[in-house]
Amino acid sequence: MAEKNEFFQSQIVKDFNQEIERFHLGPLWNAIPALMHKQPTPQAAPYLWKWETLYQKLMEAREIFTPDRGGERRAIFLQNPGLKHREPWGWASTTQTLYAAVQLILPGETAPSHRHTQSALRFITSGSGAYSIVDGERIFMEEGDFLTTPGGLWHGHGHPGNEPMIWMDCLDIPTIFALGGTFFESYPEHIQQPEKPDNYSINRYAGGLVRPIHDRTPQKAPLGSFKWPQTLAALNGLSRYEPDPYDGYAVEFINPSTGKTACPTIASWMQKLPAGFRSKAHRHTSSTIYHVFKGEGCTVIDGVRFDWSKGDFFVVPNWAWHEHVASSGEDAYLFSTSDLPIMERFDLQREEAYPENNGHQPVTDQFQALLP
Ligand code: 1HN
Repeated sequence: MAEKNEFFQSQIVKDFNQEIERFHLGPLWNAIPALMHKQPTPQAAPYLWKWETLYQKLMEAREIFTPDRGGERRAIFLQNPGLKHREPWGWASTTQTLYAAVQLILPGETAPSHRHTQSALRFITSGSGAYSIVDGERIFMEEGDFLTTPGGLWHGHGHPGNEPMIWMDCLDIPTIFALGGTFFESYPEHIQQPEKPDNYSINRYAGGLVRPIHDRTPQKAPLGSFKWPQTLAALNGLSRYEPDPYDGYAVEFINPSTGKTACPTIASWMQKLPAGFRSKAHRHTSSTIYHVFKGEGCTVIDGVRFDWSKGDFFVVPNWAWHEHVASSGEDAYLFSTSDLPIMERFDLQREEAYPENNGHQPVTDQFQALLP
């Protein structure tokens, strides 16, 4: 072994490595350890953004940017500090595969229609009265609703209501960027006009419970929005039974015409951690972005405790040990998005239970979140 290391440090090898570099060639004998890890080495850091910070920055952005003036959405994205190596905006990536943002729209504003190859989804964190117009259908949004806009569909937003609205956007931007599949197109007019009745898909699909008899062929987004009262009813039904040891009570949003994830490349879940619930730790190759919809608690990620409360966002990178705890006072509800469908399609999804200490990690540190 010593001999081998000595050989790779020798002048003749060093000279040769340098010589081929001029021709844009690389020495595999040096690169193998960096390329081939025994197991995933996440580039994304475990991280948490406090709602106070996000809210304050959106309020400052409100004074500076208007979609009508700049022609763009008033969205601020969550840049993972571990993924900043493409300056100045990094990879616009919250995890290695996904992008998340918070977006503010004010009464009277519109965000222009456009379409892109990236898939998008929205989770409504506060307010009501605005709509997304997706593929000609105006979908009105309320707190706790989940909306899906798979790649290729025209979409814009408008706000005829009377209170500010904030939602979470999640897109597969880093994945599509890495794959070289980015296409973007503005709608020929400012915003698409309705071509269907308002909330058409919600009404026709009973929120995803059934499908109309002539809609039997798989469709991209037969149902544009999943309403909060139905999601809550589903969680209440699950809550009559034993919780999952890792996720408490969790449901996944699905496309009612295929039974697959509502967004082809992004899995989205709503999960309830009953007051006082403590999960066991596990890890998996898919990475997750969480939004705290209600309640408070903490998540231990690779031994570091991340305290969270309503409105916060946090990231569990791929292959990171994690376990959740809900505070004793009230049930906690976490909305989350993950790249599980991407990992499954590449046959990369793996999961492991934390093997020691009855499934709990020793807590060695506490994350200090940045406040405004
Ligand atoms: C987009 O279309 C929206 O439709 C939000 O609201 C964020 C980030 C990058 C590219 C497209 C939206 C986006 C986006």
